[in-house]
Amino acid sequence: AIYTEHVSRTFGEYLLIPGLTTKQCTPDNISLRTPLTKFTKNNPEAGMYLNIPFVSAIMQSVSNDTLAIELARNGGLSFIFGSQSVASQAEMVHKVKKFKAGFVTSDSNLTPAHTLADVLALVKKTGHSTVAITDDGNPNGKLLGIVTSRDYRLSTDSRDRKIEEFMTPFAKLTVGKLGITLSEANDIIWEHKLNTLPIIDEQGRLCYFVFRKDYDSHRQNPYELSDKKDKTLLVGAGINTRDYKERVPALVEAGADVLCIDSSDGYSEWQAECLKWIKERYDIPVGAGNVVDEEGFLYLVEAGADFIKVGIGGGSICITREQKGIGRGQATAVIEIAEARDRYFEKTGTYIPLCSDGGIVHDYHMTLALAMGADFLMMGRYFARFDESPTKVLKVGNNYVKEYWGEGSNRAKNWQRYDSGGEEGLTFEEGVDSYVPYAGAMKDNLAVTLGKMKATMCSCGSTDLNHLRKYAKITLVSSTSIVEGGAHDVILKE
Ligand code: MZP
Repeated sequence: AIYTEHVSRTFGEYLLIPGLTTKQCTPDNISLRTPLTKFTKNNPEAGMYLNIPFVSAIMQSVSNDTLAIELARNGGLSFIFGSQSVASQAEMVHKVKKFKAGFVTSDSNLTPAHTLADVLALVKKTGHSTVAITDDGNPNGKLLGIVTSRDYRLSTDSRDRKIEEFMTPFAKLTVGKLGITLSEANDIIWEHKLNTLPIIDEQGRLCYFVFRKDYDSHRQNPYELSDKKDKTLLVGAGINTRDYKERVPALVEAGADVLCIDSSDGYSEWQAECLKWIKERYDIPVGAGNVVDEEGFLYLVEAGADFIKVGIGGGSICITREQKGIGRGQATAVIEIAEARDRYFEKTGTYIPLCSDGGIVHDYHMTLALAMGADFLMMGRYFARFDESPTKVLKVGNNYVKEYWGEGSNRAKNWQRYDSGGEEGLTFEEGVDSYVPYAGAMKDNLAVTLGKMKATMCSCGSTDLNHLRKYAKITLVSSTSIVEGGAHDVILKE
């Protein structure tokens, strides 16, 4: 056998040491923009980029079209789960692509006297998030008001209220007075020229109100991710090494922007073959993995992967290490592969983004993973807790929870992800079926998480992730100093 030098370590064993916080290091100055797919030294813009370094896991209990829409609107990206029929996965991709985050008008001539339930029905029918009411139900009519579905989604008691009443607090705007049409307002919002809108008396700018309701300041340019040409949100999709010849054409046809081969152990000739097949036929970026060392990384990069996913056995629902005895501490895997990635960049001029997949428990683990060299993080448990994930909120005992099950559990029946070739199929489970605490809306939780991340970056003296990856100072911690890090030697009040 060959023994590796390093002890296998994970995020909880490290801390960041502050760097100089310069006057530029304020949270609103921090950019979390990060590469998703490969690019070259000479042409950095050849890659795709995310506005926040998060993607959601390729899992049944996490990444459907609803979650994908919300995450893309927040600047991240989802990979729609692949353990479903080709047709239903392609349909989910299609739903994200056809989502128009701008305004729509009602073809049923909604007026302010209709109820919110009428708006809801329209939103359901069209898949749009926002309904604009024009004076004549025509997209080019004068705007009378705007109702955003997310504002009332959870408050069912408001459904019978008249649109007019609901609009009052933020859309008291007789927008018609602005003298602009709906399509003009749409364009302004898509293009982010918010300050080009005229200000009316005490009501402020139209878009100011809309964005205030829909977006908080922590969100960075939510629409930047959208393809400006067709104004659609970006979405990814998971694939496997068995049925890719049918799945990939359908996903490309549905409009997927990026694919990812989903496997618990990606260092295989199956993945190389799959990458080759796709690359010969399509111009779409494809991520591959998962791997946990330099050898696996280089193999998939040479096979043509556009990003590499790192991590075996660290997922919260994963029992692969216990069942098969394979895997590696997530921090050690990320650190080793990030060094290999940097050497590869130095040597070839091609930068391969790394995705650290699984094992994030606390928010600070995210910043650590990025400081250790990950370009973005894939998370399952984190997203499974939110309103937008595919599962229902349940009450178990005194707690509100959502279900979260592994792709290697019997429930998911995703044998392709754990396939070793041959005809045998799955003979044992590699994942569990579980609950996670219900946490509410994604946007509210992201506000807190990203707030913490930015505060940590300020302490480290970094205003962007590239700087953090290069200059962050990281220390190992002893188990006794971990105790010191929590509240200790005090009697906590309830
Ligand atoms: P976490 O964010 O819940 O810790 O981990 C999510 C990751 O666990 C997924 O992105 C995937 O790589 C991995 N996963 C999904 N299902 C299983 C399983 O059943 C698993 N073993 O390990």
